[in-house]
Amino acid sequence: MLSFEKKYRVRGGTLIGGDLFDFWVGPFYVGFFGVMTAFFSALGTGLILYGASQGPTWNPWQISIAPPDLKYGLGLAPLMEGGLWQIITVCAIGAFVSWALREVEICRKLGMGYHVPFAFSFAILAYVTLVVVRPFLLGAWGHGFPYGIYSHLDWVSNVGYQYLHFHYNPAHMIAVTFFFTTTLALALHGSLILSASNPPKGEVVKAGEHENTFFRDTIGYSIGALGIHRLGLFLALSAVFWSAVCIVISGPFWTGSWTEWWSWWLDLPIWS
Ligand code: 07D
Ligand code: 07D
Ligand code: U10
Repeated sequence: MLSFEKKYRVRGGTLIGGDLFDFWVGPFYVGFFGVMTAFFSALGTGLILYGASQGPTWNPWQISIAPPDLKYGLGLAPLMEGGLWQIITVCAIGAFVSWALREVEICRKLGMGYHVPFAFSFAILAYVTLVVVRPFLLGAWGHGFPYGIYSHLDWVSNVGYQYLHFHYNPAHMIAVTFFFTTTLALALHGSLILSASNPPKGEVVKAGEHENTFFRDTIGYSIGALGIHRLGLFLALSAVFWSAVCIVISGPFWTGSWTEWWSWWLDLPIWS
């Protein structure tokens, strides 16, 4: 890889800073946004470690940096009462966005489409929905989730039960269905490619015609080589998009239980 990488390690394509930081360290492209990523992740990780040093435990599973109390609303909180969480959130967003922009610069250098940073931006959107958009709409940073391996699970469970039965959230249903469909699509695609292009010793490698024929024989239709990748990207991005929708409507747009939401069905005039 190092021999052909040389050919593609070209100058230019940067969004900011021109030639400054336009170099590689080992396999990694640096760039202005690489430096920004390193800066924000070092600062954010450092602050988490500082928070841990002030807390009750060094157990990595139990370390948790909590958001501010609801009483601080949308204001700044004292460092040890959620202020740390607020700065870490800024660092996290700074690091994720810089990472996406570094991907954009690499795409530009290589003359490729921006599909990968576009896809990553959906993950960033989901995170920002959880810690910025929804807390903002609810009027307090305290609605963000705590930064800890187990504590963030507690948050998901508590918020879920706050709406009685989160499975009844229609956008959650759509998101879950897209997640499941994504794994189905990847399993079909991964297994199909291996079955055709990685045959046992002595057998000939098969390609597109066999792949298409397999699915035409099985289900009467083949989506094709480019099509399955478009579908996969669509499914995965939809899963994350509907996740962001399902959490942003919980609270800001629906405050009751999600089971109750379905009473619109019973209330349809056709039943009376
Ligand atoms: C495999 C790519 C590699 C990434 C990894 C994650 C850290 C955090 C730092 C303790 C697929 C690296 C982890 C850097 C450690 C500190 C300070 C990606 C792969 C290996 N979660 N979540 C996990 C995050 C939320 C939920 C695991 C992040 C929401 C449930 C890991 C975020 C909700 C379960 C983790 C985030 C939620 C998990 C494995 C951000 C709804 C599990 C993740 C930034 C989305 C599972 C103990 C994985 C688990 C799990 C990280 C947000 C729900 C610790 C970074 C608030 C129900 N989450 N999560 O493989 O085992 O992702 O938890 O938004 O069951 Mg989570
Ligand atoms: C937010 C991660 C962003 C990550 C980024 C990158 C690093 C770097 C470095 C490795 C969105 C981070 C990178 C840190 C790492 C190195 C080097 C991804 C994010 C930017 N649910 N539920 C979802 C299911 C229940 C509840 C989504 C299933 C219960 C709440 C998904 C079930 C109750 C919330 C989902 C189930 C409940 C969710 C999560 C089953 C609890 C959310 C995926 C089978 C009692 C969350 C936006 C996601 C959401 C969410 C699935 C059950 C509550 C659709 C399959 C009934 C409160 N649930 N859930 O969003 O929508 O990924 O978040 O029972 O907030 Mg749910
Ligand atoms: C796909 C594909 C395909 C392929 C593929 C793939 C999709 C058909 C042709 C790719 C798929 C795979 C390889 C499969 C496996 C992948 C996954 C399961 C996804 C999950 C991935 C991981 C878990 C790996 C995550 C690893 C990461 C993110 C690398 C970590 C890197 C760093 C910490 C360095 C980041 C570099 C930066 C920020 C640039 C600038 C910085 C440096 C070079 C470092 C130098 C430092 C400084 C300048 C300053 C100092 C900075 C510090 C101290 C801060 C660092 C902070 C930290 C907290 C570490 O479809 O085709 O095949 O292959």
